[in-house]
Amino acid sequence: MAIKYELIKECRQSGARLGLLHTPHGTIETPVFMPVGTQATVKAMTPEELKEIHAQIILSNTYHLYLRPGHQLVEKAGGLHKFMNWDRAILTDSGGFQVFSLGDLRKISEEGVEFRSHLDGSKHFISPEKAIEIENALGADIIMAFDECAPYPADRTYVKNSLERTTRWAKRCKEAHKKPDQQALFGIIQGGMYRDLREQSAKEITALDFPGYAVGGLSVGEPKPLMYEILEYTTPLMPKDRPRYLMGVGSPDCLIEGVIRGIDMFDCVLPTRIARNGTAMTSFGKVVIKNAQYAEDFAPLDPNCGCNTCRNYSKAYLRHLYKAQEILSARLVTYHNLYFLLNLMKNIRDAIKADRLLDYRKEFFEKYGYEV
Ligand code: PRF
Ligand code: ZN
Repeated sequence: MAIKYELIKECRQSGARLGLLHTPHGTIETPVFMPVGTQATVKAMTPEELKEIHAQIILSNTYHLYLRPGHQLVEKAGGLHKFMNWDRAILTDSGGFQVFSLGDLRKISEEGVEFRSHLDGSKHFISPEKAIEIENALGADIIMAFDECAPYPADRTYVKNSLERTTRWAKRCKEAHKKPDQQALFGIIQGGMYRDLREQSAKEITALDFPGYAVGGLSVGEPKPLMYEILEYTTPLMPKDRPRYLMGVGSPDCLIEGVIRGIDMFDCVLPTRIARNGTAMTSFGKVVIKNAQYAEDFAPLDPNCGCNTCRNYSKAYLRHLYKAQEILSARLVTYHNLYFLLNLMKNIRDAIKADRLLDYRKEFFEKYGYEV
């Protein structure tokens, strides 16, 4: 087995889990947030900077690296870790989600998905076997099964067919996986917004005995309370001795609510993407740096933040960099946003240790405000 999950304790107030995830590239304290490095780089951050802010694991994408520079090239370089100079853990998503996001550019069949490259329009075919071949070549510590993420909204019949195909694909992924002792293959639970279909998917996927499980198909446009409700009945169907990963979720409120409902791992482009649009996440909610109100505001983004950006630069300066379209703007705000989320996860872990995560949630939202 490539990884081992150790459940350290459950919060007496909330039931949230504190754990350790042992990987070939180090031990990860969970709950954890994984910054997204789609193209073998977390946009605007060097791996040295990621270490400075205590990133423990990053996510990268099969679909993008397959198209460019090609998985064989990454393999020639000695694998993704060596290629990008990151010696901590990596997880690769299977491309299922990215390919399905292409809309008109793709065609799904039992065999797999045919799609046109978003780069040059060239035709490609990814099957479960192909996705695993690419993920084996990239060499991440955790690799994801090739699944179908149903859109929202979608009717019951569509979602039922889609989750049943996802189960058949998960089996094929498991059979195609060449390096189970070096890379942990996670199964993905689908089922849309239907309780019985989530239950069916959880039962079928967990029966395949993966070293970890993800909840997919959420945060696709549904209201947040609906996502929380689905998590509430889905996580109890997942084995307690394996890590649980909620895919594509990373707003501060959803991280706290997800952990309270038994999730251990998260990823999202949100902190890095909004940083490049000049939006910072702070303990008092979002700060949109281009706003005129910051023109002469010489205080840091977040006075409660200990990051390099907040210790050294003012909102007025960051606003100037953003308005002048200087690349340092993206670098400094990305650094802050990731520091803020990784620090939030640390606070969550400390609150679980102290059996006070519900108190922590209340304190957090009183300052941060409520988001819909
Ligand atoms: N499947 C995969 N990747 C994903 C998702 C999914 O359902 C989501 C859903 N929010 C994000 N990333 N493979
Ligand atoms: Zn900061």
